[in-house]
Amino acid sequence: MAKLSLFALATWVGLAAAKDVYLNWNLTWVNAGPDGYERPIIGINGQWPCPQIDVTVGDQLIVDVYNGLGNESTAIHWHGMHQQGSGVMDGAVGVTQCPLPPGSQMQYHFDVNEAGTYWYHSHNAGQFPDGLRGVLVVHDPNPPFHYDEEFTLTLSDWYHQEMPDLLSGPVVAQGKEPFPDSALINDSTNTKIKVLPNKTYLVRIVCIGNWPGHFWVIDGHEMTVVEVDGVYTDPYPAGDKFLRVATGQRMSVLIKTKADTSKNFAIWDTMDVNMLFFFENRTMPENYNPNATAWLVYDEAKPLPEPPVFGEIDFNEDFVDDVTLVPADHKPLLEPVDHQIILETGGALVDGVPRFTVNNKTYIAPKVPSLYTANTVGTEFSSNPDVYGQVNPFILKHNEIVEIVINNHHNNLHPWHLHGHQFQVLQRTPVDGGYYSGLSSNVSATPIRRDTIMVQNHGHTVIRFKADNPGVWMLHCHVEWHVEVGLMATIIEAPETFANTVHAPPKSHYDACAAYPQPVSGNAAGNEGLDLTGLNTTATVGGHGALYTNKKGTKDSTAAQPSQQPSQQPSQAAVPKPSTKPSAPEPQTEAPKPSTKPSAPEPQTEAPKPSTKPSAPEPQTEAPKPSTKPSAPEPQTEAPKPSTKPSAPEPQTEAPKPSTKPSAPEPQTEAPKPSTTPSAPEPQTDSPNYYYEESPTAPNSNGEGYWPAPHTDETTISIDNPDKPHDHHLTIHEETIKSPWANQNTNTGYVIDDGKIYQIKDSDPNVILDEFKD
Ligand SMILES: [Cu+2]
Repeated sequence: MAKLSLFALATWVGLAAAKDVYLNWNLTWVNAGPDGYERPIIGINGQWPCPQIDVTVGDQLIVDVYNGLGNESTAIHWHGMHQQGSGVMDGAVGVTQCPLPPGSQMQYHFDVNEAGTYWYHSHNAGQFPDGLRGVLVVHDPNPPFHYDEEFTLTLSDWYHQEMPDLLSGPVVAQGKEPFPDSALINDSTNTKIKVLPNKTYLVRIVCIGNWPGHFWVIDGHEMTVVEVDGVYTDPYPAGDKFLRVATGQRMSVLIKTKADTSKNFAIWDTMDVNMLFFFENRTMPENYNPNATAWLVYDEAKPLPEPPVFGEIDFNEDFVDDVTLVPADHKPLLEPVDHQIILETGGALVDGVPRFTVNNKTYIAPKVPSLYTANTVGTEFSSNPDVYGQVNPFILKHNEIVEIVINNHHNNLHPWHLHGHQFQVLQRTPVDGGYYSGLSSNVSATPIRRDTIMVQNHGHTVIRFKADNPGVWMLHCHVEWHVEVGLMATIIEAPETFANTVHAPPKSHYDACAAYPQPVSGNAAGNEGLDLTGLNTTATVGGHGALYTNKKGTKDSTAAQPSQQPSQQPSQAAVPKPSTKPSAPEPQTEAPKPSTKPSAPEPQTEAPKPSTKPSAPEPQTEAPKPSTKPSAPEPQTEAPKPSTKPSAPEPQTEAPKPSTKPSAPEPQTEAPKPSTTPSAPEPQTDSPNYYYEESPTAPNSNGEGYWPAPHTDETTISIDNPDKPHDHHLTIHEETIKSPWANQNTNTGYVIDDGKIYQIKDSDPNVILDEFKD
């Protein structure tokens, strides 16, 4: 069979340079102590820090995410990705999807069309500071500058308590942010970056933290800025000024290593103590250490020096102002402005609790994710902000030039992030710089673009972009403490075009909603038209983070139980993923892929980042203690998966979508073994398994799909040939419709065979299946 199929495959294999990068993630709790204090942390496939993803511009990234946390829901946002046409993959809970409940699986797939430095993180209920964040590097075969090697530095604040405890705790209840316990570089306080002499290094700095901005110094090395937030800049030597990044921001610098290897150098990072303490008139605790140190290691036998010491630093004078950077493409200022939006932002008591507001309204999550509302409420309503509920909605017309002014009435800094775009930054005041009263005369003719901008206290910033990416995009402060108390707005961009511009969600996204259940159509309240009966508009403070709530949508004490354990007894927190697998039905996709597993990691291996690696290991070695917690599995049993469960076996009986997918039916006939899946969880070696993911079934008796045009888009078929154990594992992943709803359908996908990924185009999965069955 192998000979035949490989020949046959050759005809399907696309020769394009762009490739599919497939990752298979199981999110679980692991124990780690990045600063010496061990606690449960959210890891991926048993590892923490979370892996760096390396792809090349033009690739398609496909990530199957299984929520093995047991006690929390989740969702992954791909920070900085434009998601052109694929806004349903943006990963923002309440905006583009429902939360993914424990024991469920969801797929993200999207084309990666922007080179540069990005990251991914949970975008669900203040979850990412519990560890679920990592770097996403999009490599560029032709960058506009030369470098020999590269490495990544992540900067973050770190907390010993888990976010649900902190969000429901006394500090947040008083309208304050809990103080971080430490600062981390590459999720460690002991990072060493091995470097070679006489080389030019590209250093990618990513602020993956929760609250304060950071600034850092690579002692003894000139830093030249070449990228911010995925936008190349004209080279900007920092000279004697400091550089800084706010939460969510990235900055890449070039450094030249020394010829002399006799000395190592400190990399010094500090959290912005003005943000942490002084701007809010809070006292820095005694012995508080806002700093972290890492090292550039030329010679491991040589000592690791102390970091440099600085005198008084003037936050207005001593930093490179990122607004003065120039994009390397010199794209001109967007004008004239068609639509100006002014946001007055600040803190306020709402319904008696401390919240943040945008134009006097605090964000309160809708019942129906806003993107789903935009698509299903009907074109007569989709441009009416009222149907979106209290999400601070702003409706944009297609291709208009939009200017947004953010006036910051709060006495602290806020890093504002816009999904789906890089915006031009026209002006940004210093601290206490005053509110918007028109543009100054010195706006750049080629303003810097980025996706996150720090807005300073009692000051303002002005940004512009073209509304050329239809979708529903969050515009929010990136501090999770502030997100959770409402400092967010929602940009609803060209909703009238969605039928032709935005992909519909795949089935796994509907399954997540069904598990709660949460409605997937209608206005913010799940009703028709302007009837918002039942919509919650009462603000609460803090909340319970991402703790899994039962299907009635109320916090269930039994469901919440498991979380109590992690937070109280860290040593018990690690969830044994092996045991979670068997009981969960969806893992099908991951179960039979031992051979594909090896193939998934390569993205990392393809990217030569040896120097970043050394720093990572320590946490991992102490991370997984799965054996300590046999108590974890129950969550699955209590997690209501009605929708995902049926999806494996039922398709045969109830899948009437031959129309959308003529190729689909066949697998069913030969797929009588879904039944083996639930019962035989680790059958990789001998029993044949076929898995088949169906398109969404109709939500109503009329046979109409959730989305105006039903979307068949994930088909994963895995075969394990019993006659040749260990000989062949095959996964066909086929996307029948990758383009907008009903139009311009294309047929692409990939075959994973023996750990190799073959791209397929315009193929029939059943033909492929037949080949491999022979
Ligand atoms: Cu903020």
